[in-house]
Amino acid sequence: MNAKPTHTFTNHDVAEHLRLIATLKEIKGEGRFHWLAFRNAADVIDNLPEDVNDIAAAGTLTDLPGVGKGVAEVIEQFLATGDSELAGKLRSQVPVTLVELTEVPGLGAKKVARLWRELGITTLAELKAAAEAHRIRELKGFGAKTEENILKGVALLEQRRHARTPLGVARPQALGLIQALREALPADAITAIEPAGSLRRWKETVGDLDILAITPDPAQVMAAFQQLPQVEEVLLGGETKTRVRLHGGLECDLRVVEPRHWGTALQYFTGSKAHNIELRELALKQGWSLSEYGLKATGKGDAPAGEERFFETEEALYAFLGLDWIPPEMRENRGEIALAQTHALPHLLTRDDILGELHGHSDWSDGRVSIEAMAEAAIARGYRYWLLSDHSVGLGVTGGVDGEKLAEQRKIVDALNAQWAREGVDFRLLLGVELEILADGSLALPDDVLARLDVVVASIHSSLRQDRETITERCLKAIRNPHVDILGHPTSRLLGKRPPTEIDMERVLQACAETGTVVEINAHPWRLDLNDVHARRAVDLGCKIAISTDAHRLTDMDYLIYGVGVARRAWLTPDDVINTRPVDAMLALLKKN
Ligand code: DGT
Ligand code: CA
Ligand code: CA
Ligand code: ZN
Repeated sequence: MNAKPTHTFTNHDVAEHLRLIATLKEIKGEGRFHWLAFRNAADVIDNLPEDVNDIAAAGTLTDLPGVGKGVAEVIEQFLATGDSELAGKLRSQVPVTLVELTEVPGLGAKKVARLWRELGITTLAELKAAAEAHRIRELKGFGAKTEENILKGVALLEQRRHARTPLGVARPQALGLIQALREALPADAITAIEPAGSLRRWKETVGDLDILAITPDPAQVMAAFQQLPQVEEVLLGGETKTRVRLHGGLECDLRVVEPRHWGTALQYFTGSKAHNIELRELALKQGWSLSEYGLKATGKGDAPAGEERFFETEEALYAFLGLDWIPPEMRENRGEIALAQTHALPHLLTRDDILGELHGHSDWSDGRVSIEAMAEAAIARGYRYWLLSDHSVGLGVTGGVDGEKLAEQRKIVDALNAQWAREGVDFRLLLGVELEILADGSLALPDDVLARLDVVVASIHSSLRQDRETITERCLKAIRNPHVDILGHPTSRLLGKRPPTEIDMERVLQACAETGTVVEINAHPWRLDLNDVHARRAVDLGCKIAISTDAHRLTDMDYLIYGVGVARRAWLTPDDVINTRPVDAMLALLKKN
């Protein structure tokens, strides 16, 4: 599959950078006109159907509404380097820590600017201390009530700072850091650099970033790392380990290791802790003590006590202990070590196994671009099929398609397919719907309309607070409908924003297995729904899985890797997933066929 290269910075990253500039300008006291332009441009970029990287490459940024020469220049610099001259200049004039203070409820840029100029407050800690010491109420226009609200707001922000970060936020940051570090240094300064930790295991949220590097000059690398624009504060600066906090609150460890220790270090810092402990036990049984550097003979095995073994690769370390190399996603001590011992590890699904997607939207509902543009993007990614599944009526907030609109979509889909067939393009656009499961479990479209569609994805978007029995029964009713092929994002959770519904997944998955209803792994990084544990359970119960990004815009298709990450953490093989098959074989697996 010729996957399009994924750009390091997304439209949203660009928008956030423009917002940072706007806020710094506002705090600095520049006129409304100066900062509003950046904030407006940020909204435009955030809502753009096209990838801003493509627009910048074509040199047409200034054609966008609200994007003038100044803003365009900032965007270009940001896409190339992860920062801009303007932001750098503003950071030298305004302490960047003030930006976070503007996120305290009730504190806008104007108030933050006064707290800074009149009381010298630049950090959350200083703000808290000043509020506790009742120094804030002395300022004109601030009162005791303001102090109280500030303390509440600070507590909220601190809580957010200690929360785990969704992988979809953390991964671009880690890759951005690595790219920025490479660019800040001469080409031969870094021999190897890899993210480790939970990020490398594709865990859905990460506590902190762990990056490992090999370099001939550790001091140079550590110095460059501390100076990266992404870094808010250096928490610990050592010769081989530096710990920093990034803007936004995520913390990152960078460790420098020797080449001969690389395999063991990468293994150790990839974890998980539970996997490492199990591996350590296994090594001990063979007479070796395992550390982050290598193996040392305990004297209880064949090798004389104190003898050391080092490994330049993880494969060599695992092999020395009698194991096949274990994919990081499996390293959770869920039985993977025993399988590696007997050479029985599953051949995990990879991104290239996915031949098409079975859940996506167009501007007929809440998608951003036309049916044709979405399909062309799917073709450009090397997909052989893509399911158009706009929201059905019944969702309220969006237009939503009904029987009539679906008939119109069918004509468009047929015409496009005929055109690609003439052009010899090996691609099939499928017509379906994302069908609303209504609050009482009835479906938003009648059976005769559903029967005319290629694939029906049914999902729940409303009445999410129903009790366990009600929402489970509601879902079971939909699953039992012979026209419902796929159950979309079964728990409706949004990571860090909305908890899963109370739905009884065991019963739901059993019903899916019994009826032949395929279960979705929604790959959107906010959803990842099914999660890894449920996906494993689904397959154990005999369900088939579909992995789709639920794309609402072209770049959403980049999110497929997160769904594949969930699948790999669930030990899924290509056979478990229906959209690894050519279109006819895939359709033949649906229950209606
Ligand atoms: P996170 O950051 O909470 O998402 O999870 P991890 O897995 O990235 O954990 P982290 O950052 O605390 O440590 C990175 C890896 O270092 C961890 O996966 C395994 C290894 N490690 C850390 N502490 C220990 C430990 O006490 N014993 C062992 N055996 N390994 C450890
Ligand atoms: Ca970590
Ligand atoms: Ca760590
Ligand atoms: Zn949906």
